[in-house]
Amino acid sequence: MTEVRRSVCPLDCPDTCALLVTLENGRVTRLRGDPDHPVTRGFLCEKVTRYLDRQDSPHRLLYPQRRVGRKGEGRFERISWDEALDEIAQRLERIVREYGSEAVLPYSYAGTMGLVQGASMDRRFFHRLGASRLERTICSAAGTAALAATLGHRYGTEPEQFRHAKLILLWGANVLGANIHLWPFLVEAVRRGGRIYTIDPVRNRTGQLAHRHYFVNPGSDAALALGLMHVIIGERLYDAEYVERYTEGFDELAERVRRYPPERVAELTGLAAEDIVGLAREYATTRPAVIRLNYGAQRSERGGMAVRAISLLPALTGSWREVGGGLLLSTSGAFAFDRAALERPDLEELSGLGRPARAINMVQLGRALTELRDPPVMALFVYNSNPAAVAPNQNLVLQGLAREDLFTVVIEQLPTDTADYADILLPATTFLEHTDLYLAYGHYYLQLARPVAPPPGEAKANAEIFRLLAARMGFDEPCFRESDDEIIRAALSSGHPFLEGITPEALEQRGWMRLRVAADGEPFLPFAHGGFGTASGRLNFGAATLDYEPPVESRLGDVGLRSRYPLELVSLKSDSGLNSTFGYRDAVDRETSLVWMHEADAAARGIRDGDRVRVFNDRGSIELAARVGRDVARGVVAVRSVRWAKRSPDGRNVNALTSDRLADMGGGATFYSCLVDVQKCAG
Ligand SMILES: Nc1nc2c(c(=O)[nH]1)N[C@H]1C(S)=C(S)[C@@H](COP(=O)(O)OP(=O)(O)OC[C@H]3O[C@@H](n4cnc5c(=O)[nH]c(N)nc54)[C@H](O)[C@@H]3O)O[C@H]1N2
Ligand SMILES: Nc1nc2c(c(=O)[nH]1)N[C@H]1C(S)=C(S)[C@@H](COP(=O)(O)OP(=O)(O)OC[C@H]3O[C@@H](n4cnc5c(=O)[nH]c(N)nc54)[C@H](O)[C@@H]3O)O[C@H]1N2
Ligand SMILES: [Mo]
Repeated sequence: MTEVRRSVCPLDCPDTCALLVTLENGRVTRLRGDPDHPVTRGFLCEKVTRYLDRQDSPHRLLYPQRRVGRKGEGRFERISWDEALDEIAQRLERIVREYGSEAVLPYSYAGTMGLVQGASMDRRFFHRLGASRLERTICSAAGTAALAATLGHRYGTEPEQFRHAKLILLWGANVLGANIHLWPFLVEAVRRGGRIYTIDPVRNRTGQLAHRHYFVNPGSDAALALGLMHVIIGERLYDAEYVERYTEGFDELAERVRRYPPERVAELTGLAAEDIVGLAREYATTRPAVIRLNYGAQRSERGGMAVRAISLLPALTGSWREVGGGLLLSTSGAFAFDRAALERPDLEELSGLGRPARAINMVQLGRALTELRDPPVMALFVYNSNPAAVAPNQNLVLQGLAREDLFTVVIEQLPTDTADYADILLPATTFLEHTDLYLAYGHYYLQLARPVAPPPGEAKANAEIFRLLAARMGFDEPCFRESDDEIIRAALSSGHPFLEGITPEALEQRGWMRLRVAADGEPFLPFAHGGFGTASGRLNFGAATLDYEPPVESRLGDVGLRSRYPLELVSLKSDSGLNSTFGYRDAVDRETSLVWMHEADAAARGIRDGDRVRVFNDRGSIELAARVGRDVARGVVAVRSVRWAKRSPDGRNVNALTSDRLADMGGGATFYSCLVDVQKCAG
């Protein structure tokens, strides 16, 4: 008996693939990409093709467990769901009584991109409790705030339109590694005479295949964009009509960018002055030209400014008018759900707190667990995330997680680094076992997926776990009894025109539907005629605050720091992993145990290709194998992120080095502003 059912890849990736699942005698035996989906187009990334090793892993968590070993040791005993839920409810009640509700902290991110299992019942539960609010900043917060300031909307060019572009700038975007379903559109563009340029401190696989690669110093992109604008405006290569009709503040911008002549920008960015001029001319005069900005450029202390400055370029050149022009950072803002109905922030009023709960930035988890008072964090609730591996300043995070007086609940599918620190560990279902509604951040298709397999053991879906906990805590508001389908219906009822005609029934039948961003078959040109989401409806150049200063942790940053730690570490995404989701695989261990160095930096330290080296700074130290060559800018070292720390010989991963300093906008993370040094290991 063979059957094929539809599903959706739930992982935190721009592509959100439509899947076809093969079942043989009720068992899932194969995952494929749906050939009918306009972006997935019949193929999957290598990681997810092999997802069944995760689904059927002998390490899947199957039962609720209670810790019996030391924190971090990962030794547990099986308990029943009733025992687990009772213990959690009792502990939470006691902590709330003694310390107040804000002593409870949820910690979740995008282990699944599904709304039901990622941002519904859980949010309601913590709001009703009056828990500290988590600022979910670890990935895209700086870029999100930047787009809000300039475009006023978080959406841009459709991936399908990239095939029409004649010049494609991949700016801090590793398409082959982290967004592979865009690649076929780029290949099509090249076949029609288009060119691909990459702008990145690292020449990754994408950069190796580009027509040109520009090495840029980490965190200096704002200066580069200001330099490009200097040339475009100075040489009158801008679209005066577009600027006049749809933007504001041009004269101030023209004045401001005079501070960024090519020679100065060359010093700040590491590009040659003539390359800056050449790139500006080519970008402004090639039609259509499109920018794929992914999140790499904004994981820095100046990440907000970088995205602000880059996102002004297509308005300057009028590129938004053209099919295949514009810019894409994210499409997620077009998924205009009724978030308030999903998350019910109003429930906080019932918590007895009498004011909005305090906010805690997830990037600074280590500080929150070790330094916060009034009240201290006494209960931590982790799901859809693995902070022991993914959060910066790992040694401080682990010190916090090891606190004996901290009550930690972890809901997980696998025994992650974080799971090892749980007091109560609860087994979660995978996307093949629960219902969910999926947005995307790299295309405009909304998707619904139903379970295709039964949960193994006693695993439960997040939403169900929070329903049960709400009942245990005596939260009797009707929203805590809503079914998954009721949650989905609520999400879709915002009345926003982009969701027009998209009903649960239609989604159920078709699996995926394009948002109503344009008429059927018509390209979406979001800002061809203005339409910016700013107060005036015009793009705001914001020149008064547009400027560049090097990150503190950079080659031009703090003098004391850079004299001790002269190398800039970029811990970009691994090709074989998805953050830490596949951290049980050997391929991820292999890829993440290398440090790429420039040959000049290696030679200066007596390091040869393959040598064991120590990478270190004041926050920590890890041992890796050197990979010496010319695929990183001079002064830059690169390590792929992230592995399960517990699988490395020293029990740490690259986040032992990264900083929990915040970005210039949105409270974002600064993983890629990190100074280190490298030393050859003795022996
Ligand atoms: N294979 C794989 N795919 C993934 C993920 C994964 O872990 N593995 N993670 C998913 C997630 S959570 C996200 S957010 C997306 C992220 O997708 P991307 O943003 O494309 O991935 P990153 O590796 O963070 O960064 C992209 C590139 O930016 C470069 N970069 C670093 N600093 C700078 C800088 O200052 N300026 C410029 N111009 N470039 C810089 C890096 O070297 C890298 O090559 O990918 C998703 N897809
Ligand atoms: N050095 C460095 N660190 C980084 C980055 C970097 O580029 N460099 N990138 C940062 C970025 S962009 C991001 S987005 C974060 C990502 O950080 P996280 O969001 O923590 O991502 P993952 O490591 O993939 O962990 C997701 C976990 O959720 C679990 N999970 C999946 N589905 C479910 C479910 O339905 N229920 C429950 N309960 N659990 C589920 C998975 O098993 C997995 O362990 O990492 C950040 N950390
Ligand atoms: Mo991310």
